[in-house]
Amino acid sequence: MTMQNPRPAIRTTCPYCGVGCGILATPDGAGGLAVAGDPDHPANLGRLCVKGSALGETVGLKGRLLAPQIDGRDAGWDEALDLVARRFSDCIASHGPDSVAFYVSGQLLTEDYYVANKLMKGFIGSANIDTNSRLCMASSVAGHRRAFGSDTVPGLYEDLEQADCVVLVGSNLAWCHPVLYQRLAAARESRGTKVVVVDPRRTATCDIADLHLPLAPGSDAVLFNLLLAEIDRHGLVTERPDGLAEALATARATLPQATGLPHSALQQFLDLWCGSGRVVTVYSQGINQSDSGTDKVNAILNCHLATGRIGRPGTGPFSVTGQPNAMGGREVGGLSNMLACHLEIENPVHRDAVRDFWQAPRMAAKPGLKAVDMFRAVEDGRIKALWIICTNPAVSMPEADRVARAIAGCDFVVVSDMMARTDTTRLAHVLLPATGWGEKDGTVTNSERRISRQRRSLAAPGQARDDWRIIADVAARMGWADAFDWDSPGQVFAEHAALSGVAGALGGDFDISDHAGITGPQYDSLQPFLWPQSPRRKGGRFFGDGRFHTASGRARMVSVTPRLPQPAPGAWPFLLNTGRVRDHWHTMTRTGLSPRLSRHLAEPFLELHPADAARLGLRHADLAQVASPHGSAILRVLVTDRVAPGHPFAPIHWTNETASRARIDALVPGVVDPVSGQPASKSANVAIRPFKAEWYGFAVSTRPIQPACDYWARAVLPMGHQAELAGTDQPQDWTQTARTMLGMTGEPLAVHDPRKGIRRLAFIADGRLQAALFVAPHPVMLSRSHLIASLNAGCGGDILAGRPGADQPDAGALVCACFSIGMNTILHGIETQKLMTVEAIGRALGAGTNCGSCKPDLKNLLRTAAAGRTEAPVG
Ligand SMILES: Nc1nc2c(c(=O)[nH]1)N[C@H]1C(S)=C(S)[C@@H](COP(=O)(O)OP(=O)(O)OC[C@H]3O[C@@H](n4cnc5c(=O)[nH]c(N)nc54)[C@H](O)[C@@H]3O)O[C@H]1N2
Ligand SMILES: Nc1nc2c(c(=O)[nH]1)N[C@H]1C(S)=C(S)[C@@H](COP(=O)(O)OP(=O)(O)OC[C@H]3O[C@@H](n4cnc5c(=O)[nH]c(N)nc54)[C@H](O)[C@@H]3O)O[C@H]1N2
Ligand code: SF4
Ligand SMILES: [Mo]
Repeated sequence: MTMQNPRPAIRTTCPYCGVGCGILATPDGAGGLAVAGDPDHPANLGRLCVKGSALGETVGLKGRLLAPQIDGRDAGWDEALDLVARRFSDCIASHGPDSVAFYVSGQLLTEDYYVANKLMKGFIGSANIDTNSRLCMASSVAGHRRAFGSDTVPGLYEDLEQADCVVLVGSNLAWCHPVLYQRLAAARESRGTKVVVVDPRRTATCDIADLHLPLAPGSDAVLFNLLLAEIDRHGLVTERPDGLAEALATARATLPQATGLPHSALQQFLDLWCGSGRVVTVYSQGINQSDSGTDKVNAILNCHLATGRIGRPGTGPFSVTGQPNAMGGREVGGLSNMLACHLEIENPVHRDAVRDFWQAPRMAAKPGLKAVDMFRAVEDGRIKALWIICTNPAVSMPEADRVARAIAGCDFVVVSDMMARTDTTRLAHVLLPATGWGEKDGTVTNSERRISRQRRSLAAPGQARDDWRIIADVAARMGWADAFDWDSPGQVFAEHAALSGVAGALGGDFDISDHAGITGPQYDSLQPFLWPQSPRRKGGRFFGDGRFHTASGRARMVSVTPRLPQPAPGAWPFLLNTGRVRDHWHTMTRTGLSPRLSRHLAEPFLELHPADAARLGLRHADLAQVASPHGSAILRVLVTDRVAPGHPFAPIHWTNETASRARIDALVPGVVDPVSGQPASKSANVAIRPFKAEWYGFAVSTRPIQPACDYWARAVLPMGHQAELAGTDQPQDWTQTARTMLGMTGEPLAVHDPRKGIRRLAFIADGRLQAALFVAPHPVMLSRSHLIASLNAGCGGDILAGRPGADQPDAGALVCACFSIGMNTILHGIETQKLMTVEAIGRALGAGTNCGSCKPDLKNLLRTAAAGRTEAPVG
């Protein structure tokens, strides 16, 4: 297709994290998009992080699901939708409404989510709809409801900029909410905000920390109980919430030892919190994903409630949401224990209000199954028809192998996804192709309650359809055409807004009924706005007036008795922590398409303390086998004192599509918080031992690599593909093995050093490198960046030297993804140009001057250079 004139920029919102940055997307007319930060969006004011900046690299057709499929064959929409409707209807008729379930996602747009929830809770008549937000925000929701009587995030992003002290608890903001982190870093720079990071791990976020508290895993409630007692001692209790006396009594009885923190650091924290008038406590998965997550949330909320540091500028607890529409999902009632518009399913008045509004034939009367229990019910056959939309539970659920087996054994499984091949789509009977970001219209709500439009800028590929429409079409075929007869997502939004007015009249917090009569053109031009927006109330903070949504109108403090992770059983002596890396998004179905995003950390890894590594006989870059009672994984070892002894860390992103055995949730037990049902994803008891391979390899190819060996991890490159490899058996014929794995024919150039056990093969055509495989008896030490840069470029026989020539310095591991600047280039610059600051590196080399996501890594490199060491800078 020829390039046409660029079209005007379209204002939309980033599909990744809950910061909810505004984006200007400019279609190039040939299916591509140029992406820039929207200077007018209040969340980011023009900034974007590296994932947002790379969106243009992920919108191609590669890997897309383009037609409905039934049992692996392409089918038409009518056939597929008829089948889904018939199987769900039959199941409900024979076994009742609770024999079916939907498992949905905080990455759906509000309109998609509203339709799914309406179908299940009002028409099918079951509350068996749960969402991946159960794995993410459920403890925050439960904590908010206990303390405030509603699931309300009280504050705004600007509070982080107006605070004197910001405490980040269990949040790696630098990597997971990068633009909010940049806003905080800028505020700290200009007004000296004190920043405290509470995390067992020394993360990139610690880069701006005045104080890092590497507390013992799971001991957060101890810390915040100690804080509450200190608040009381200082006479800072200014409010009288319900439950104050009990909470204080428990707090006073809490002993500090369990935090494992030195007294001085602990006291410094208590002094900072008590001594700063304006404090914001930001928290995320280090709090939520715990078997006492809800209690941890309330231990934090208690401190803010007792001091009245809530709902006023620069103050408040702040649960930052992970997914782009985690908040929207909560608003529509996507969790199995909620109703639409923050109404309560157990409350008959609320149920009747929703029933009347929907004219619902069969309202769910009780909460449905929460995610972990839902997949248990799939496993034991109580649920016979399951529809999974916009999430990849075969990877992301705890006990992931068991969950995958349960899905595989279910009578009827429908999966709606953008992508053809995921670990979950592989298990479906019916696959429904969904439009994705850039192709669909709707709204999302970010962490500060701001509702923004996502706007379509690209045509739907193949036969893909919008999720809301797919669900509504099934509902119509199940006999409810009238209730699901919208023509556009704008009409769905209007209905949702009208229902929120009903909720608002009942005293609910979520009310956007100003938009109940929104017209198509108004929806098209809708500007980002904060909820609530109703005749009763507009935007702003909640609870500054001291009024809460409880029966008494007062806030509730919860007396929290800290529960710590059980001591590790002998056979599983390590407590594995899990989480995210800077440049990948969850199961990588989209970020994995971007070469730029795949180079920061190209392989699944295990951060292991040097003392543990020494004891286990593991060195940097060795492979380790990590096992729990539930499953196992093989991971590359990264020896670092960023983690504590006994508490290794592994990222969650690799799947069976991208690695041989690295699905971390295969190791994680299905243990949940008793109040919220959220899994304790940050603590798996595991055993670790060296994975002894006979050979290790690194391969590049212009063609997709199909590894056939015990260990592999693959990633895309600008000019093809790469794979890390290892095996326990030497292949009989290396040339044939290389041809098969690398998709090559013909004779490779080869060297073999039997004494050192080294083998190198290169496939060269027309003087250009097509593929190469380097094999050694130990983890392959070679300049990967040189081989990567040589792929599909002119090369000679010296390519087998594995090292760049004198005129081609090895750039090293990628640090600045925006400008493709490697570690060695930066270290060289620091050395030769005497660069002393991150800004100086930016001026001299450009690194860190676009999205800024790598600035913590640059600081680390400056420290590394100063210390004369060469520790890996990231990870
Ligand atoms: N790059 C990137 N960004 C993302 C995502 C992504 O996939 N990639 N996903 C998005 C989503 S959905 C979410 S939910 C957010 C998550 O955002 P975060 O919660 O910030 O990220 P995580 O890495 O899951 O975990 C945060 C930290 O919790 C720490 N932690 C573990 N156990 C404890 C503990 O007991 N106490 C304390 N205080 N800390 C502990 C871990 O060491 C980790 O550094 O990120 C969002 N942003
Ligand atoms: N051990 C451990 N496990 C965890 C976590 C952890 O920290 N540790 N974090 C948990 C958290 S917080 C989260 S949020 C989950 C995330 O886990 P998942 O939700 O399973 O991960 P994603 O890769 O985001 O899955 C989204 C899927 O939807 C598809 N998709 C994208 N856009 C659309 C769309 O518009 N429509 C449709 N139909 N499909 C679309 C994508 O291709 C992809 O397959 O993982 C959880 N699991
Ligand atoms: S911080 Fe990055 S990932 Fe999050 S919304 Fe903004 S651009 Fe997207
Ligand atoms: Mo999440």
